Amino acid sequence: MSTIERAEVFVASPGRNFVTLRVTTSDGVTGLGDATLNGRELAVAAYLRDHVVPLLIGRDPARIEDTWQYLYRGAYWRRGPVTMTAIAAVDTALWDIKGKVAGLPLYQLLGGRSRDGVLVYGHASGADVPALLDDVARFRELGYRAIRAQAAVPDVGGTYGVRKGVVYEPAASSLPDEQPWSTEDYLDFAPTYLEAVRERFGFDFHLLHDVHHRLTPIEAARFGKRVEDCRLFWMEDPTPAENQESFRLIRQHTTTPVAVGEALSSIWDVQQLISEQLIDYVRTTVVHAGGITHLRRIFDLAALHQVRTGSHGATDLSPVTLAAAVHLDLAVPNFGIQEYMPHVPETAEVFRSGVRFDNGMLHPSEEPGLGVEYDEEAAERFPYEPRYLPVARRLDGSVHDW
Ligand code: GCO
Ligand code: MG
Repeated sequence: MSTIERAEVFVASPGRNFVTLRVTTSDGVTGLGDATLNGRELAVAAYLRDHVVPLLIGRDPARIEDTWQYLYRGAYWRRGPVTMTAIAAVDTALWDIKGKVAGLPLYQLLGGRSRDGVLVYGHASGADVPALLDDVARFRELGYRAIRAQAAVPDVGGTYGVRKGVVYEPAASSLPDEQPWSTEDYLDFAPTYLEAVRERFGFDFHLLHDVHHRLTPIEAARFGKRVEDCRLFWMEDPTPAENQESFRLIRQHTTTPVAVGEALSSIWDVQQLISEQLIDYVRTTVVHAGGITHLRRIFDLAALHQVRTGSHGATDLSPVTLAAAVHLDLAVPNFGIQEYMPHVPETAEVFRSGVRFDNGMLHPSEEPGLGVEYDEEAAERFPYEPRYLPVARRLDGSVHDW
């Protein structure tokens, strides 16, 4: 029987920080897992190195479900982003190995194709409305069929999701950047630029918007109602989701579809949202929600309640997660959309991925497993740098949800 012989944890910063797990079997087969938790990277690296790797050595790499249960139930302490990200890395690496042993791309092991390709949305943004409109035009020219729009609130600044240079990277400073926030100004301004996008470009593409947890339920209800004529594909994270019940209030007031889940890590965190149909899209992803094994369980629950998938795919999720997501998206019946932000060239030097963008869709590699290689030597050129996500403060100086 083949056994797990080695499990190595790599922390590198090719453009931004990534934590990567590589599992090697006694037959010399390797599998990769992403373990990146933006701004808390080293906690997951230590969880893996100190508490998980010693448990993996000698285990049968083929027993993916059993390993998942062993790591989840065996820890006694359940859920939480650090634990679930660490388990996700192991789970993804074992699926990669299974695909390589079978000689099949991962999506084949998950039931095969349900569609021709994976619809993605890109991120358009602007420091003001004309800049946003130019950026939307650029994404349309690139072939995107779905576009997220974010613009900076005039005179307040610091709005989530607005690119400063060529790349959008919120975790850019060695201590959290503090950004101002005004709910009143946002509620007045954001609907106007979504309307400007529709006025200029019409309705032949999907338009998305990320509220990024900034509103209370009743404010979110007002926002959703106000933008109904823009026919958004979704408004994302309208309010923080610790209290799943609070989404009912939003629902009662607006038909604007709702997407939630990028910051959530288990089926229990989305159970009420899904089973009571309080959301339309679930944004949990491979790396933060326990890997392919657990995410598939969430997606199956979602399918029962006509909730579709819309996985998180910002650049703080490594190309290993993106590849795993594309395989899963291709296979599940209730796929909705996949977020996609191309990684910077430095990241692509370290992770060689076969994922391909064509005409608004992503396609997986046909190589066995995930179809991603990790170049350890290249990674050594990019040592870890402490980087934090920003913190938002209301204009009176108090902390707000970022
Ligand atoms: C998105 C997200 C990201 C997160 C980031 C946090 O919709 O893509 O909201 O931009 O803020 O991934 O690490
Ligand atoms: Mg988001």
